[in-house]
Amino acid sequence: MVPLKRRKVNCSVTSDSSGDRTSKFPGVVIFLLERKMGASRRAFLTRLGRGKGFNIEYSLSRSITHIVSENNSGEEVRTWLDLQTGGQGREGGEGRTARPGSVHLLDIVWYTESMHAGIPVIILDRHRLQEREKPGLELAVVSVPSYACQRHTPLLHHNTTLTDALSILAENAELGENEGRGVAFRRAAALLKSLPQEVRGAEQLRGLPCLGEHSLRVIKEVLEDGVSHEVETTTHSEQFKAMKALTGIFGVGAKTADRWFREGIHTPSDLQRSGHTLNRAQRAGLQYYDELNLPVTKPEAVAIGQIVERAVHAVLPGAEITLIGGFRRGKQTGHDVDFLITHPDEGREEGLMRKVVSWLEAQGFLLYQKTTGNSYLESKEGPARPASNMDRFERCFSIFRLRTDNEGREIQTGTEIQTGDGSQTYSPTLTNTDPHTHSDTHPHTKTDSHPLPQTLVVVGDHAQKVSWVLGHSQCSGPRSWRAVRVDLVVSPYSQFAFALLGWTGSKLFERELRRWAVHEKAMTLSSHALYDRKRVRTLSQTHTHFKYCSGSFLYYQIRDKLITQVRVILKLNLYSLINKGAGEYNTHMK
Ligand code: 8GT
Ligand code: MN
Repeated sequence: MVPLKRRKVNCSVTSDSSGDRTSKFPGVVIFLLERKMGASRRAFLTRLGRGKGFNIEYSLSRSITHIVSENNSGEEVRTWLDLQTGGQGREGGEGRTARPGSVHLLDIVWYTESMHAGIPVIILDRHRLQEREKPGLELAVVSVPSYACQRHTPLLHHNTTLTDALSILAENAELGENEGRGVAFRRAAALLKSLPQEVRGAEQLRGLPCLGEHSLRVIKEVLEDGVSHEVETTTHSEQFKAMKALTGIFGVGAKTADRWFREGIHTPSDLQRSGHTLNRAQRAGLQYYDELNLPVTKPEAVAIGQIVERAVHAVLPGAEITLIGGFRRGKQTGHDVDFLITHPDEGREEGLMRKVVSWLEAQGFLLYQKTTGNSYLESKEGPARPASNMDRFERCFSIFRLRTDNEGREIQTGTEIQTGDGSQTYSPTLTNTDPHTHSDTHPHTKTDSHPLPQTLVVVGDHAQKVSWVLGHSQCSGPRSWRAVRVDLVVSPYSQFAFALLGWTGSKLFERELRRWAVHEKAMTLSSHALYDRKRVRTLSQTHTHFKYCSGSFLYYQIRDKLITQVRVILKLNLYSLINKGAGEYNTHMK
């Protein structure tokens, strides 16, 4: 038990406080811990309890007598409490000592039994939180941290059949704009990716976090029958197929696709025939539909990186370009290529995007572009909303024209080659965090940081697909290039570390990281800054070496003050691997 009552608790009581709520059980004031329980379950349990006359507070206060949590150990709850109360609970070494009148730390079992009984049941030993997390029941695979950002999630893992099934349901939920449901399926899939072995029976999953009822049901079905009825129905549904096809058009979101679907438009060809007025992005999306739906390979990404580098250096020498997004995580293919651009002299990056875009346009590299300015004003806006992954950087959404050879098989510019075993040769001056593994097996090796365009031959399946698509392209004449989606982002140097972290992805990882920062560290993380919510100040990356929370959270290092990039290293298993390279740094695929 924690001597909460005697301790001064800083947390304010919100208007949701039950100060004037009549309680059938005076002396019992309950606080439900949201950590690991989730906001919606907490809200549900609160309504349930209040409906039965229990006094349930939404904020911590000195009046709390019972803290109820789910899937937390006593240790975890104490640590959490310390964080909320500035560690006052541990003063004088009394933090762990049970004292009369102190708060009860209880498992959800006590709460559900009390709900059943309609009164607060007598607290038994089994209701109290264990010192350590209960070791999983006999078959629990491992003890797994509950936030996805705390786990290593390899690109290649043991449970693809299960994660494929869950990903389809996640995608369906997202297309139906049911974000919460989508996240739940993605969390469950991410958990399965992190397991060290193949799951063969549902009992192996007992005690593991992130697996909601619905996901478990699907997993069980796949384990027992080989397929999930719901997944099968979804993949065969006209609506799912149409929504996927329509949102696959660059510039088309779920809302628009849904409207068109209800008008009977199911495919890009239907759309073309419909005579609908499309905006510029959608017109380009439709025109290059097949190509943009072909995966972009790593060699293509590197070739584009070299073009971007030439453009940026032509207009601002000394600027740094970093490959971000999925390729930075080690993926070999992606749906687009993302780059982050900065300059070590803060301020030099202002207005850079427009100049870069003009250069690229003048050289004929752009088929489409839309640039938005930087609208981030820290002093005015304060912390960005943690759940959002949108940021305010100067940004360009574009479609690049990437040259291929006259048979449509090949990728241009630079010295990148794809060898049969997947290893690569490249060495742009790009601030690329992947290892530059050089190979002697091909004559096109790098010799110059600004290589003259050369033709690069990429063979294999991908080349065949590109060739086929270009051969069937609606554009007239023989094609010697393919269209590729490219996102460019410019960040001021002082925000570079946060931008790099925010844009490395995956989306789920970023989401979980922000949630973890809020709930576990009382901080708000955005792609612009990290805010300490308790002390209301911005933590800046300009500290040469900054440690926070006894070294347990985040520190920044500026390796070389003059030119090299700032590295963000989170002392999480995964992020300690950042910058070590693609082979080691693996995280969530989409
Ligand atoms: P991909 O292979 O399908 O391209 O996979 P990806 O590279 O992981 O996805 P993406 O859609 O290209 O997005 C790259 C990363 O940028 C993702 O992690 C996503 O969270 C992040 N991201 C956006 N939009 C924004 C934004 O406005 N601000 C920030 N900070 N990140 C964003 O997609
Ligand atoms: Mn990407």
